[in-house]
Amino acid sequence: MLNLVLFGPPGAGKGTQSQKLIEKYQLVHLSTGDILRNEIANGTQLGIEAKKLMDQGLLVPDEVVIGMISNKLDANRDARGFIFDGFPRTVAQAEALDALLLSKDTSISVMIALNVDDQELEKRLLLRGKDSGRPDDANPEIIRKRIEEYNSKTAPVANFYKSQAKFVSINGIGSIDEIFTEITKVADTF
Ligand code: B4P
Repeated sequence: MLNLVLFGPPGAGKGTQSQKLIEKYQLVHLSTGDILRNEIANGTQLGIEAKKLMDQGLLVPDEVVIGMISNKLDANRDARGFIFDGFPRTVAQAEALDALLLSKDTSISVMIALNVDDQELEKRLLLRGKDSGRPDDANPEIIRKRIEEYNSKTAPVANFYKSQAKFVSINGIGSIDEIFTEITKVADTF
Protein backbone atom coordinates (compact mmCIF):
# COMPACT_ATOMS: atom_id res chain seq x y z
CA MET A 1 0.00 0.00 0.00
CA LEU A 2 1.19 3.52 -0.78
CA ASN A 3 0.39 5.76 2.20
CA LEU A 4 1.61 9.33 1.74
CA VAL A 5 1.53 12.16 4.25
CA LEU A 6 1.58 15.58 2.60
CA PHE A 7 3.01 18.04 5.06
CA GLY A 8 3.52 21.77 5.19
CA PRO A 9 2.17 25.03 6.59
CA PRO A 10 -1.30 26.37 5.71
CA GLY A 11 -1.35 27.29 2.03
CA ALA A 12 1.73 25.22 1.16
CA GLY A 13 -0.25 23.44 -1.56
CA LYS A 14 -1.18 20.16 0.16
CA GLY A 15 -4.76 20.20 -1.10
CA THR A 16 -3.68 21.31 -4.57
CA GLN A 17 -1.09 18.55 -4.95
CA SER A 18 -3.40 15.93 -3.39
CA GLN A 19 -5.88 16.40 -6.24
CA LYS A 20 -3.20 15.53 -8.78
CA LEU A 21 -1.81 12.64 -6.73
CA ILE A 22 -5.15 10.87 -6.28
CA GLU A 23 -5.59 10.89 -10.04
CA LYS A 24 -2.14 9.48 -10.77
CA TYR A 25 -1.95 6.84 -8.04
CA GLN A 26 -5.66 6.15 -7.40
CA LEU A 27 -5.33 6.76 -3.70
CA VAL A 28 -8.08 7.72 -1.27
CA HIS A 29 -7.72 11.36 -0.26
CA LEU A 30 -8.21 12.04 3.44
CA SER A 31 -8.16 15.78 4.13
CA THR A 32 -9.13 16.62 7.69
CA GLY A 33 -9.73 20.23 6.60
CA ASP A 34 -12.23 19.07 3.95
CA ILE A 35 -13.93 16.64 6.34
CA LEU A 36 -14.30 19.40 8.94
CA ARG A 37 -15.64 21.90 6.39
CA ASN A 38 -18.15 19.24 5.31
CA GLU A 39 -19.29 18.82 8.92
CA ILE A 40 -19.70 22.62 9.14
CA ALA A 41 -21.72 22.71 5.90
CA ASN A 42 -23.99 19.96 7.26
CA GLY A 43 -24.48 21.83 10.54
CA THR A 44 -23.49 18.84 12.71
CA GLN A 45 -22.59 19.29 16.39
CA LEU A 46 -18.98 18.44 15.53
CA GLY A 47 -19.05 21.07 12.76
CA ILE A 48 -20.46 23.75 15.06
CA GLU A 49 -17.71 23.11 17.65
CA ALA A 50 -14.95 22.88 15.01
CA LYS A 51 -16.01 26.12 13.30
CA LYS A 52 -15.45 28.15 16.47
CA LEU A 53 -11.80 27.03 16.52
CA MET A 54 -11.13 27.06 12.77
CA ASP A 55 -12.44 30.62 12.40
CA GLN A 56 -9.81 31.71 14.93
CA GLY A 57 -7.02 29.83 13.14
CA LEU A 58 -6.74 27.27 15.96
CA LEU A 59 -6.41 23.49 15.68
CA VAL A 60 -9.39 21.24 16.42
CA PRO A 61 -8.83 18.79 19.38
CA ASP A 62 -6.77 15.68 18.57
CA GLU A 63 -9.46 13.20 19.64
CA VAL A 64 -11.93 14.73 17.19
CA VAL A 65 -9.71 14.46 14.12
CA ILE A 66 -8.29 11.06 15.12
CA GLY A 67 -11.87 9.72 15.38
CA MET A 68 -12.69 11.13 11.94
CA ILE A 69 -9.65 9.49 10.34
CA SER A 70 -10.36 6.18 12.06
CA ASN A 71 -13.90 6.17 10.59
CA LYS A 72 -12.59 6.97 7.11
CA LEU A 73 -9.99 4.19 7.25
CA ASP A 74 -12.73 1.74 8.23
CA ALA A 75 -14.95 2.96 5.42
CA ASN A 76 -12.20 2.43 2.81
CA ARG A 77 -10.92 -1.07 3.56
CA ASP A 78 -10.26 -1.87 -0.10
CA ALA A 79 -8.20 1.25 -0.84
CA ARG A 80 -4.87 0.93 -2.71
CA GLY A 81 -3.48 3.51 -0.35
CA PHE A 82 -4.16 6.88 1.20
CA ILE A 83 -3.04 10.50 0.96
CA PHE A 84 -3.17 12.13 4.35
CA ASP A 85 -3.58 15.85 3.71
CA GLY A 86 -3.45 18.15 6.72
CA PHE A 87 -3.18 15.18 9.10
CA PRO A 88 -1.29 14.44 11.33
CA ARG A 89 -0.92 18.01 12.63
CA THR A 90 0.36 17.15 16.10
CA VAL A 91 2.70 14.48 17.45
CA ALA A 92 -0.26 12.88 19.26
CA GLN A 93 -2.09 12.59 15.92
CA ALA A 94 1.01 11.04 14.31
CA GLU A 95 1.27 8.44 17.09
CA ALA A 96 -2.43 7.63 16.77
CA LEU A 97 -2.11 7.28 12.99
CA ASP A 98 0.77 4.81 13.34
CA ALA A 99 -1.34 2.71 15.73
CA LEU A 100 -4.40 2.82 13.46
CA LEU A 101 -2.39 1.75 10.41
CA LEU A 102 -0.58 -0.97 12.35
CA SER A 103 -3.93 -2.45 13.36
CA LYS A 104 -4.65 -2.71 9.62
CA ASP A 105 -1.23 -4.28 8.90
CA THR A 106 0.06 -1.25 7.04
CA SER A 107 2.11 1.89 7.73
CA ILE A 108 3.08 5.30 6.39
CA SER A 109 5.36 5.02 3.34
CA VAL A 110 6.75 8.54 3.50
CA MET A 111 6.02 12.09 4.62
CA ILE A 112 6.58 14.66 1.86
CA ALA A 113 6.99 18.20 3.18
CA LEU A 114 6.36 21.25 0.99
CA ASN A 115 8.67 24.11 1.91
CA VAL A 116 7.17 27.59 1.46
CA ASP A 117 8.11 30.84 3.23
CA ASP A 118 5.60 32.75 5.39
CA GLN A 119 5.30 35.72 3.04
CA GLU A 120 4.30 33.51 0.10
CA LEU A 121 1.84 31.56 2.32
CA GLU A 122 0.08 34.73 3.39
CA LYS A 123 -0.11 35.94 -0.21
CA ARG A 124 -1.62 32.63 -1.45
CA LEU A 125 -4.17 32.37 1.35
CA LEU A 126 -5.36 35.97 1.02
CA LEU A 127 -5.72 35.42 -2.72
CA ARG A 128 -7.76 32.23 -2.15
CA GLY A 129 -9.79 34.06 0.49
CA LYS A 130 -11.13 36.41 -2.18
CA ASP A 131 -13.22 33.66 -3.75
CA SER A 132 -13.16 30.65 -1.41
CA GLY A 133 -15.45 32.27 1.13
CA ARG A 134 -13.34 30.57 3.84
CA PRO A 135 -13.40 32.80 6.93
CA ASP A 136 -9.93 31.52 7.94
CA ASP A 137 -8.46 32.78 4.64
CA ALA A 138 -9.95 36.27 4.76
CA ASN A 139 -8.04 37.94 7.55
CA PRO A 140 -4.23 38.39 7.75
CA GLU A 141 -4.32 38.11 11.54
CA ILE A 142 -6.04 34.72 11.41
CA ILE A 143 -3.65 33.53 8.71
CA ARG A 144 -0.74 34.50 10.97
CA LYS A 145 -2.38 32.62 13.85
CA ARG A 146 -2.62 29.51 11.65
CA ILE A 147 1.06 29.80 10.76
CA GLU A 148 1.87 30.25 14.47
CA GLU A 149 -0.14 27.10 15.34
CA TYR A 150 1.76 25.29 12.60
CA ASN A 151 5.16 26.39 13.94
CA SER A 152 4.38 25.48 17.56
CA LYS A 153 2.29 22.30 17.22
CA THR A 154 2.68 20.91 13.71
CA ALA A 155 6.32 21.51 12.72
CA PRO A 156 7.54 18.99 15.40
CA VAL A 157 5.66 16.23 13.53
CA ALA A 158 8.47 16.32 10.93
CA ASN A 159 10.90 14.98 13.58
CA PHE A 160 8.53 12.10 14.29
CA TYR A 161 8.90 10.88 10.69
CA LYS A 162 12.59 11.84 10.47
CA SER A 163 13.26 9.49 13.37
CA GLN A 164 11.63 6.72 11.32
CA ALA A 165 13.66 7.73 8.22
CA LYS A 166 10.41 8.52 6.41
CA PHE A 167 10.83 12.25 5.79
CA VAL A 168 11.51 14.01 2.49
CA SER A 169 11.38 17.77 2.01
CA ILE A 170 10.85 19.47 -1.35
CA ASN A 171 10.63 23.07 -2.56
CA GLY A 172 6.97 24.15 -2.52
CA ILE A 173 7.60 27.29 -4.56
CA GLY A 174 7.31 27.06 -8.33
CA SER A 175 4.60 25.98 -10.73
CA ILE A 176 2.05 23.41 -9.55
CA ASP A 177 3.28 20.97 -12.23
CA GLU A 178 6.96 21.39 -11.32
CA ILE A 179 6.19 20.65 -7.68
CA PHE A 180 4.02 17.69 -8.66
CA THR A 181 6.93 16.22 -10.69
CA GLU A 182 9.19 16.43 -7.63
CA ILE A 183 6.57 14.69 -5.48
CA THR A 184 6.10 11.87 -8.00
CA LYS A 185 9.87 11.28 -8.06
CA VAL A 186 9.58 10.44 -4.35
CA ALA A 187 6.28 8.52 -4.55
CA ASP A 188 7.55 6.40 -7.47
CA THR A 189 10.28 4.91 -5.29
CA PHE A 190 7.64 3.00 -3.28
P1 B4P B 1 -6.70 22.75 5.83
O1 B4P B 1 -7.95 22.58 5.09
O2 B4P B 1 -5.83 21.55 5.96
O3 B4P B 1 -6.03 23.94 5.04
P2 B4P B 1 -4.72 24.58 4.60
O4 B4P B 1 -3.61 24.20 5.51
O5 B4P B 1 -5.13 26.00 4.53
O6 B4P B 1 -4.43 24.23 3.09
P3 B4P B 1 -3.40 23.62 2.03
O7 B4P B 1 -1.97 23.55 2.42
O8 B4P B 1 -4.04 22.34 1.62
O9 B4P B 1 -3.40 24.67 0.88
P4 B4P B 1 -3.88 24.59 -0.62
O10 B4P B 1 -3.31 23.49 -1.40
O11 B4P B 1 -5.36 24.65 -0.58
O12 B4P B 1 -6.97 23.28 7.32
C1 B4P B 1 -7.90 24.27 7.68
C2 B4P B 1 -8.16 24.30 9.20
O13 B4P B 1 -8.82 23.06 9.61
C3 B4P B 1 -6.93 24.37 10.12
O14 B4P B 1 -6.49 25.69 10.32
C4 B4P B 1 -7.50 23.74 11.43
O15 B4P B 1 -8.29 24.65 12.15
C5 B4P B 1 -8.42 22.65 10.93
N1 B4P B 1 -7.75 21.32 10.83
C6 B4P B 1 -7.55 20.63 9.67
N2 B4P B 1 -6.90 19.47 9.91
C7 B4P B 1 -6.67 19.44 11.26
C8 B4P B 1 -6.01 18.50 12.11
N3 B4P B 1 -5.46 17.38 11.63
N4 B4P B 1 -5.94 18.78 13.45
C9 B4P B 1 -6.50 19.88 13.94
N5 B4P B 1 -7.13 20.81 13.20
C10 B4P B 1 -7.23 20.61 11.86
O16 B4P B 1 -3.28 25.93 -1.22
C11 B4P B 1 -3.63 27.20 -0.77
C12 B4P B 1 -3.68 28.19 -1.92
O17 B4P B 1 -2.42 28.26 -2.60
C13 B4P B 1 -4.68 27.81 -3.00
O18 B4P B 1 -5.40 28.94 -3.36
C14 B4P B 1 -3.85 27.30 -4.16
O19 B4P B 1 -4.45 27.53 -5.39
C15 B4P B 1 -2.58 28.08 -3.99
N6 B4P B 1 -1.41 27.33 -4.49
C16 B4P B 1 -1.17 26.00 -4.32
N7 B4P B 1 0.00 25.66 -4.90
C17 B4P B 1 0.52 26.82 -5.44
C18 B4P B 1 1.72 27.11 -6.17
N8 B4P B 1 2.61 26.18 -6.48
N9 B4P B 1 1.94 28.41 -6.53
C19 B4P B 1 1.03 29.38 -6.25
N10 B4P B 1 -0.13 29.14 -5.57
C20 B4P B 1 -0.38 27.88 -5.17
